Formats: sequence, structure tokens, C-alpha cells
Amino acid sequence: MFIIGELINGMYKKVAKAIAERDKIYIQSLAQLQVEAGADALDVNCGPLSRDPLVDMLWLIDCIQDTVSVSLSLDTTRQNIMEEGLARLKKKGIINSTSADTERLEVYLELAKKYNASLIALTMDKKGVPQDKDRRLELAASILDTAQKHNFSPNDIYLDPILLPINVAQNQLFAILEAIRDFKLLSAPSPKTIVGLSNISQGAKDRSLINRSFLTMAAAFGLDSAILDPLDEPLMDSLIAGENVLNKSIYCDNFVSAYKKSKKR
Ligand code: THG
Repeated sequence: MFIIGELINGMYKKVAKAIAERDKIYIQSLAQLQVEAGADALDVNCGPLSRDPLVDMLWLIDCIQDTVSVSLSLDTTRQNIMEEGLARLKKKGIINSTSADTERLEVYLELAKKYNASLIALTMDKKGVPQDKDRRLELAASILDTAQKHNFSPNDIYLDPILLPINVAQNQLFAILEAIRDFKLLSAPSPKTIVGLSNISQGAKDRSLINRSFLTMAAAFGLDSAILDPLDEPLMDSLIAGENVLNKSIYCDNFVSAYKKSKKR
């Protein structure tokens, strides 16, 4: 599974404070800790409180790139911030994200091509977040159709079914798992799939337990990537064990430590 660390997000009060105070040490340690824990990429989001999100995003990118060398997932809804951020990246970037609205999607497909970035596409449009699997599949098919018209490979598209909180949308979670499985059938080569894992437990108790239960199930439904908290050890251990069960790594008595060693860069 391709792990994108979620912790550099101004949604967290401490991160918002560190951004406002230009606390480079705090941000860089969050970057290092996540990479050491197994993150393949880092999500970067200035959060809702940012007074100058463009300047904050560029500061965060520079700050993170000064200390780790993984890819960055630029998590912003603003097109100008996305473009200036992409221009600043040293590694192949990830656009997080576009919706399925054609005008928006077309702009982001061209941006992704221009900067050789991957593109996360949410299966939602102006009508909002789908309430069932069929609508998610319909939007996913439309995203892939538009991508093909723009000569953009499905390999570089991450379809996001939008994971909803268990306390408000419990009856949709199984449909989301099925969507993750069925998205892969919509094109050849297949698109990739992704979720923002922590969404599922927002406002709930026992967050880590809910997160890791869903993640191992999603892995079994073929999920390729997740934005998650890599510092949550029980979560990472469940993922490692789950992938071992799925025969993605070879079983041995110390498979958890063997896996962790293999990820050290
Ligand atoms: N899909 C895509 N990108 C995403 C999401 C997604 N980016 C943002 C988000 N969802 C994934 N990242 C987070 C980060 C933090 C939390 C949830 C998802 C979170 N934060 C605490 C909360 O809200 O309770 C903050 C607590 C605090 O203030 O300390 O849960 O779905 N493509």
C-alpha cells in the first residue's frame, strides 16, 4: 500500500500554530517522523485558518523538502496554489485533488500533465457526495473517460470514493469498499484507488480501532493507497499483518520487523 502521511495539516491546532509562527523545526520533525514510520509521501494542507494559504503552502513545501525526499501531495482546492506549489516540487507530485466536474477535471488533468504529477480525483461533483456505489462508479467512469480524452494514463489517477464518518454514514461503508474493488474494472490499465482514512472516525470514539479495521478490509478489496497517520503503530502493524495475509509479503516469524526493515531508506 502506498502510504501518504496526513499529519502536516493545518486542521491540527499545533500544526496551524507552527505554520503561523514559521516553526520550521516542528514541521520538519513531523515530516521526518512520518517518513521513518513508513510514509511513502506526505500530504500538505495549510488548513482552514491560514490567512495567506499561497505563502503558507510554499513555505511548507520548502520546509519539508529541506529535510525529507519523499513525494508531496498538495492538498488544496485553490488552483493557483496548486500550480505554484507544483512548480516548486523537486519530486513527482500528487495533486490532491480534483472533483469529477468536467471543467475542473480538465484543468487539473492539464496541470498534472504539465508538471508530471499524479492526480487524485474525488468521485463527487456539483451535486455533492454520492449516496451509493452506482453513483460513485458513474462518476469514476466519467473521470476516466475525460482522462482518456486528454491522453492521461489511468496509472497516474487515484480515484477517491470519499470515505464518510461512521457516525453519520454507517450504511455506506460497505458500498465504499465495493466501489474500491469495482473502480479497478473500469479501465485497462486500471486506475489506482485511495481514501482519506481518518475521515471514517471523525467525531467517533476508539478512532484508531475503527481506522485499522476499515483499512485492513479496504486492503482486501484492493485499495492501493491511503492518506493516514503513520505514527499510529497499531494501525501500521495491522496493515503489515493484513498485507501478509493477502500474500503481498512473505510470511516469516518476524514478518513485522522484516517489513519495517525493508521500508527503511
Ligand atoms: N481524500 C483526499 N484528501 C483528503 C481527505 C480525503 N485530505 C484531508 C483528509 N481527507 C485526510 N486527512 C485528515 C487529516 C486529519 C483528520 C482527518 C483526515 C482528522 N483530524 C482531527 C479531527 O478532525 O478530529 C483533528 C484533531 C485535532 O484538531 O487535533 O481526523 O478523504 N483525497
